[in-house]
Amino acid sequence: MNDAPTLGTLDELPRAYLDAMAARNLVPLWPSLRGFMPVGAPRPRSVPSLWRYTEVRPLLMQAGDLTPIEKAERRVLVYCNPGHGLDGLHSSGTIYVGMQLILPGENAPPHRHPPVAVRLVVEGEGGVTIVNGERLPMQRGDLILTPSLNWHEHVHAGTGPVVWMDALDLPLLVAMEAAYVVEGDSRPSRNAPDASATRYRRAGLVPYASLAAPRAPYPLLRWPWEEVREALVALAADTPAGQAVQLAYVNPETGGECLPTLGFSALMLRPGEAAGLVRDSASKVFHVVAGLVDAEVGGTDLGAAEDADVFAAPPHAKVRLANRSTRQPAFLFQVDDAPLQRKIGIHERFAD
Ligand code: 1HN
Repeated sequence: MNDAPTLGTLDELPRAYLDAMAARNLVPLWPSLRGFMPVGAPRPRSVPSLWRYTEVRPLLMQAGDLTPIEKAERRVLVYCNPGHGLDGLHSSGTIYVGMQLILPGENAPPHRHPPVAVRLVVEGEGGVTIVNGERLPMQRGDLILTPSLNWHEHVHAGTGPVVWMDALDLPLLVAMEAAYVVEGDSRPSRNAPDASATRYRRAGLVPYASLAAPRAPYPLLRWPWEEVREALVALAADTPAGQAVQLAYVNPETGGECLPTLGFSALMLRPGEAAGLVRDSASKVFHVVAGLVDAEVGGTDLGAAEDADVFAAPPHAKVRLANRSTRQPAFLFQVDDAPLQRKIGIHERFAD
């Protein structure tokens, strides 16, 4: 590899020259070029980090006491990557993750916005997300999509708290200066609860009429965890030992990613199994659905992550996972920005 030459710095330039430029909203590129374009690999601000649900939960429940839903709209504690500080709502450079609480009888009112959001249900019974009038029941581990600009609201007619993890491409849309929200009235209920999961019940089967119709961009909105888990267990029989079993959530009409910017997958580590994931250029956030997993990210040992714990992996970081249990499988959910990276032609996978 060629050594890149050291570039000139700001303090080598005359003050009057810099002032003359600044007065005209100009700066020289070369003193900051390497900072924006490091040689060989990106230098992410994001750092490997872990949030433990046992530490988050009491603070989230306290939010339920302190802040009524009317004062919050969405009662969420945001998982801020320490490399980005506490202001920018970054879990990674592109991914926002938070834990949302809704209490019985509450209603998180309808709105729509350009950022995409997904929910991964953590605990509680009776929560419902309504997307464009379609009622989607929320159970532990279920994945629910709220695509860009689609109306969505959350209601809870059950008992006890309901908690889910939200993942959005908010940092990306903030960088694009494209984030805003429209508030509105509830969409008329379509009286077809969970219709998308009914129509796309099984992989490889689609409603016959859909072949003749223009494809809906988001035909499936909810993946019940029970079915994802079963599919992982089945795929484990066909996955070499020492390799994580991994399934991608895809659009059942196209077979492609189910949302344009963020990708979602489910992972299983068999009892006692340790596996390194293929290192790639995407940033990622992992959520432990069930189990006890040792996580090493970019050479940093994050320790053991258990149910509902979340950890972030910067772009290009190697991720190693090990199931601590020799009896039970461990299950994780992964969010990454690979779909966007693929679309703009920058996604890279590394052999190491
Ligand atoms: C949002 O709309 C929700 O609808 C949750 O539940 C979290 C964070 C930032 C911006 C919009 C929701 C959000 C959000």
